[in-house]
Amino acid sequence: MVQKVSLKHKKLERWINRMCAMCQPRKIVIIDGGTAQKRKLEKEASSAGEIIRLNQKKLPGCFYHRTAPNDVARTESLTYICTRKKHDAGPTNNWMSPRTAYRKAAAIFKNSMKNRTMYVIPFSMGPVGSPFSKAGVELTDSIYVVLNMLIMTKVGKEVLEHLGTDGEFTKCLHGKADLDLKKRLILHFPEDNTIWSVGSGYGGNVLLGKKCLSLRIASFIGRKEGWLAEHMLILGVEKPNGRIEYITGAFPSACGKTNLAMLVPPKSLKKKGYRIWTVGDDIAWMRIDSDGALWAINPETGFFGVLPGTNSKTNPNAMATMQKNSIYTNVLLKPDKTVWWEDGEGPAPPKGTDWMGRTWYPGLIDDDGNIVKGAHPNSRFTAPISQCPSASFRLEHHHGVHVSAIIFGSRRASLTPLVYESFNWQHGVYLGATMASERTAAQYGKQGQVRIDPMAMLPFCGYDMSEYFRHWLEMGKKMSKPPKIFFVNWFRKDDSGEYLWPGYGENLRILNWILDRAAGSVEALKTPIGYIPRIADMDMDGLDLSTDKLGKLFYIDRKAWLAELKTQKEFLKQFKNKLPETIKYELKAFEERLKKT
Ligand code: OXD
Ligand code: MN
Repeated sequence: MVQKVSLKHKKLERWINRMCAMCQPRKIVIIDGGTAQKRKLEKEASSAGEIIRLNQKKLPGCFYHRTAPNDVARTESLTYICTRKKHDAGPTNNWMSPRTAYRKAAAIFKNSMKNRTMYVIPFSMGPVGSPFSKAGVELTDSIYVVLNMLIMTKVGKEVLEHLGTDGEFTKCLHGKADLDLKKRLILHFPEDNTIWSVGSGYGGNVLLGKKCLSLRIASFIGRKEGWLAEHMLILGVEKPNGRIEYITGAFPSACGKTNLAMLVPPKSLKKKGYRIWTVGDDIAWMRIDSDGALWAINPETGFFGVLPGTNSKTNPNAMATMQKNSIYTNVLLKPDKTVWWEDGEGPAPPKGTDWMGRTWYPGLIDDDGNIVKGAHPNSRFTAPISQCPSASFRLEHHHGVHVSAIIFGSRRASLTPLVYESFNWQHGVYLGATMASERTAAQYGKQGQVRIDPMAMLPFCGYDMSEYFRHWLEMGKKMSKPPKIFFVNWFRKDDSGEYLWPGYGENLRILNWILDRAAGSVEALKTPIGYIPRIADMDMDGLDLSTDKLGKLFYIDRKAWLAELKTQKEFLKQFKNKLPETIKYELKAFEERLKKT
């Protein structure tokens, strides 16, 4: 006999009971957000082997988890937007009709929780009760999901209280089922405000408040309600005069978004009084306020960051953040119950247990003669933002932060200068719509291959992307004080393959110029692609960079840009006559500027 819940919110009660009738859990537990229940769950999951308690002296409150070997990343090919009409999902999304999707997934969910507990997680993306926020309820049979959601979102009683008897919420259902790739589906029903995810235990597929709600569903809602749900970091730059200005930035995976969000100023700038405040590293919800400007909140309360490559040089703030109350997924487990990953802190231990649970030692070679990694390239940490040394005191602010500038960024070994500024909002939207990045080893596909990923939202836009461009253009018209839009590329190389720009903390010099431009306090040079800095306006104090390198960083190769234009046109063709005229106009205008000598 399946247990039933009784709640004052009758719609919520009926939905939970319906999902229970389908999944048949042995027990239902409502997550209250309190410490006592969390401790109990940690104990239970440790006893069951779902998580491993790490060395509590060295990593207090930290746990370790391994996902199934076939379940280590978001599965874009199994991720669907299920609108009634196919064209509403657009040409860049996988589509399934809601009827087929519910039927297929229901067959997998059926009886899948037979000997399991169903956890009910009421959560809020954004401060509870803020007009910016959205509530959700996730049902899941995974304690790992519960423990991650407790870090990533605001969970518990206060959310239920806030929902009252009839508050709107996103219905999120997750089940591990058999963790079988052939029976995995990540389904979004934006018209029903519903998400169903089955057959996976990996973060991006199962922490349904994150990519699924805060990007795919929220972008759909944002278009209807007139705001933007973006794959963007949010950071504040404190100037020596104490004034803090905020920037949001979209970068595809593997472009150092988390590092940038937690940037540590180089010594010379720190001495002058510069400081960075982290508001978010992955998602920004942005609205136009009564002042005619754009304001942003980070709907999350935690980081779910990639570990390989993270160390106290590349990201000291992330390292400090994850020393307690954090979850490590798919890294190497050391004999003293601490953790290690490639390009992390210190040398590899002489021995450990790898992310698949096998004995590992440095230099281990597989049957094909390849080096075996101790940690999966997409291994992750989940940690509370509040533990980040650079965490902003504005995190809880109901109205978020005022956005002075928006950055689009990508990884390009050539072509794209270190930084340039769009001529205006609509030109900025065109830059975002055509941004292209090189794939890295951490992504599927051929390394070095360029993929166009508009606003870094290609895998996350919950509706037709041509409508998404139109929505961005409309947003610009509605603002009396829109933020300025910039493009950055930290990854340009010289002919010998060396990076031209040192990156990391030094990127603050570029943010600084961006804010100076946003404030209108410096002039710039007009080029066919946009405005580029006058070198004298960039604070290069303490950085020894040759004029030759600076020249190369800002070199504009018209021929290469004309070739790029072809790739952009090819990409935009798929939107057919739905592509906004303004984007077509910007393409044409760009081509003309490039052809003019
Ligand atoms: C992420 C991603 O995990 O963008 O944040 O892939
Ligand atoms: Mn992301």
